[in-house]
Amino acid sequence: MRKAERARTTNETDIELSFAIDGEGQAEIKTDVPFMTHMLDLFTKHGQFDLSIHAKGDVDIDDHHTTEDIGICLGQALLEALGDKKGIKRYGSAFVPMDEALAQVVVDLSNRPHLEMRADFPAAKVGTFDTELVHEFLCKLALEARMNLHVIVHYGTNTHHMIEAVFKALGRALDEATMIDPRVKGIPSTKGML
Ligand SMILES: [Mn+2]
Repeated sequence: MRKAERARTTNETDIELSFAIDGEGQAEIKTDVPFMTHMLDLFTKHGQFDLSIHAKGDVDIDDHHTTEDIGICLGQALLEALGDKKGIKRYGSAFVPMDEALAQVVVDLSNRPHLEMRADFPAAKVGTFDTELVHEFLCKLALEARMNLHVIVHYGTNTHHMIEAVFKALGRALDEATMIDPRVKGIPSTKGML
């Protein structure tokens, strides 16, 4: 079973997370950041993962620490669940439209952490959520999972739609990259390691 758990407590947040790569799209997500709960639900469903998160944090300040620390825990769990990466596709990509918005996500589970993001969200807030935190979340996710993550929002006018398209595309691209390809013998790298 390719799965992993994380429990992380700091003065700012308290997070318990369980992640399975080969899941059924089952999400049990309870966080103090409702917009992230919504996005992680979509991510889980579209990635065919199983994800359970209980996250409490100092949202009386703002959503920053909680959003960031969920990204850290999910990235660490993804990396651990991947194990030795034998037989995986390694690369994955997805385009996802959401009404007028179009997002593209491309990932390489490369052990070379990097986030490249091209997204201009017209609104600084969706509900009470600061939209700049999407970058914070994706950055920590990419660093901790040690993956190369490229996120492009080609266009859109509604910020909720644009971010939603990103999280659906992220789920689908990661689903593909983590998939076991029976033709791949061993580690999919000419270096012999990832
Ligand atoms: Mn929505």
